[in-house]
Amino acid sequence: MNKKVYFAGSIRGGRADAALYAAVIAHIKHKNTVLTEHVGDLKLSLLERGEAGDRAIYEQDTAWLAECDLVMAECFCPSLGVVYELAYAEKLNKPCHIFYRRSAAQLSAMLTGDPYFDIIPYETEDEVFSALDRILNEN
Ligand code: 6IA
Repeated sequence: MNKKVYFAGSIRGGRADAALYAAVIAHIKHKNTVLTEHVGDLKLSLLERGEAGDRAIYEQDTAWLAECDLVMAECFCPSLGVVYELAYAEKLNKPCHIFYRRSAAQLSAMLTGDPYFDIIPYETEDEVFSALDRILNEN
């Protein structure tokens, strides 16, 4: 089934992992829909071009959180926005899968301590892709 995925990744929190976000988004898009493609490439964001302000970004992103089938978040770069989105998605009962690089990141206890979240440590990009495939092939 084609799923609508809300991919969350750091923007103002730092773009060190932008290439990984773009690769993950491209992988998901083979068989599913990504609502937040701009997270991998800010040039795709109309909002980022200054055509709308932060209020419009918030309105659009919360509407997409309501529309999505599931949330995937990459949490290596600490991002206030990503953590806000995860808490918002939990309140909407959306499945939330959190990826983080085992050797490089320490997740907040507010994420690892919340049994609602599916926490997926990884080391290589291939591990991310196989976990993604497993999640997206579940019903
Ligand atoms: O606090 P952060 O900026 O790192 O939050 C990143 C998260 O918030 C992402 O998962 C996005 O879904 C959302 N977000 C933050 N900024 C934007 C944005 N434009 N457009 C869409 N979603 C966003 C910001 C552009 C700005 C750098 C000029």
